[in-house]
Amino acid sequence: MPAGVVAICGGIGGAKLALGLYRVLAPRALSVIVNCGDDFEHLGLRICPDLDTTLYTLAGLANTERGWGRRDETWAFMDALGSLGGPTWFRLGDKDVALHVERTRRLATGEPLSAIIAEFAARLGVNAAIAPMSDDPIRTRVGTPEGELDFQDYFVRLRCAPRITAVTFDGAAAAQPSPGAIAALGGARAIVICPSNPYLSIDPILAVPGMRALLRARGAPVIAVSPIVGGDAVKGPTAKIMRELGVPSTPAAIARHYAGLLDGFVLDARDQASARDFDCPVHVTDTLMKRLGDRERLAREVLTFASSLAQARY
Ligand code: FO1
Repeated sequence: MPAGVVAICGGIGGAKLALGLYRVLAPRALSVIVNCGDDFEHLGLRICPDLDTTLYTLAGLANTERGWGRRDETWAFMDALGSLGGPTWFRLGDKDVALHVERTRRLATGEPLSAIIAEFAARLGVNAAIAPMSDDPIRTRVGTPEGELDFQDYFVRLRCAPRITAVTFDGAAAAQPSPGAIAALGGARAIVICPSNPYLSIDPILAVPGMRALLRARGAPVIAVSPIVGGDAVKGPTAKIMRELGVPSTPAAIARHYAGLLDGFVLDARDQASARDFDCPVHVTDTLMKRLGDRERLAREVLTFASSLAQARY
């Protein structure tokens, strides 16, 4: 298994494959570059949902049914907040709040997000490098016919109901890749774009100036795993967003969305009839990750596919 594997991922779907890669690779062989466009200030706290989902998932602390937050959670804080008339639409468990409070405290001292996340990962026993895409503020905004929405308003408060007309990333133009992202991609032997929502979770990462060039710099094979199976998203609003943006909700459309980046694409067996619609090599397999074993199997297949592409190059 190659060292220097880099996973590019957003929230729930991406973290599943990141866990599979983490479990099949040697310690420290995996780096994960995570979307921070979902981050927001809430109750005076810096909330970083995709970073925290990745952290908890690799630490074995994630609530796997919900897909976010911790599994061993209590809700006394939320209950007390509600009784005081505070906003409870975005649910924060008691242990989760401790992480947001400590992150916010350290950010206020001027410590970069990368360093805070790296220490949290070490303290939670995670033997992988978890890096925000940038230490600079980037906020995903969702355009709708009624106007622009902050990401969590769209995703959680409004449950993805509004029709999306555009997705933008405030602050991206002035942002830089994080030190962890630069280090990870500088040593990459294989790069895996996990099956996260391309428009909401991967595009913010690719919008960071210089990130696309870093992905290509080392010549490591870049492989995307389809988040669309059988014309629908495995989880979340990907297919709905594609239809609203006028893009066919097909794996081939996802590959076209990543045009210029991909050396290979992992397609679910249910969509193998479309395998000839791709400009790059395609690996067809069962990409649904219901159980941990599925994640490890898919991770192994992706890494083998990457090795075959790397060999085919030279
Ligand atoms: N998603 C929800 O649908 N409802 C919530 O109340 C909620 C709370 C929450 C708290 C911490 C956290 O890290 C994530 C949380 N999420 C919640 C998920 C979050 O909105 C998504 O994980 C990402 O923003 C999209 O991937």
